[in-house]
Amino acid sequence: MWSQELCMAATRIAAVAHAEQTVPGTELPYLLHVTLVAMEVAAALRVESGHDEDLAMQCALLHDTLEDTDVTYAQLKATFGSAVADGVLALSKEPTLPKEAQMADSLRRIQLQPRAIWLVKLADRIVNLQAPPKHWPATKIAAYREEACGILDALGEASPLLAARLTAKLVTYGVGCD
Ligand SMILES: [Mn+2]
Repeated sequence: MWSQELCMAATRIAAVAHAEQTVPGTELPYLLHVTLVAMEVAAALRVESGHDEDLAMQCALLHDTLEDTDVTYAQLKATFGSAVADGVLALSKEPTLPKEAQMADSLRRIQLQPRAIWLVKLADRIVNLQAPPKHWPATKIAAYREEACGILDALGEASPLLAARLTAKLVTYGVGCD
């Protein structure tokens, strides 16, 4: 069982860091997204053993802080330690790379991390696979689905539960992966 103290500390930092942000396309606080990702990870930890549970939960709660807020790697390292800071860094896109190379680069870096970090990426995409916005062209929908298939392919073995949940989401989103 993960430490409630550590999770509360991570939730607080995330709440402050994302305070001004909303879930895209809604008026809801961005912390909702972060919470849903943590709930997906918690569901996997309930039924699958062998993961560093504190690492998984803290990184779930903090996973968008480096990419989307003023929180720095140094702050994460000082507050939560190297493993958490390194996990969140792997989950963050490298902005200096061309956009089309960023996902593959992040997946490669996640694969070098403990499986706890793989869970967070799977959970993030499960939560983000809502019905596509009405204005999205078919090509954009296809590209997003393709990217999700790549995540499933690269990281799915870390969690049978999350792999199954992501697969089910993809089926409702469009067609399955090849
Ligand atoms: Mn996210």
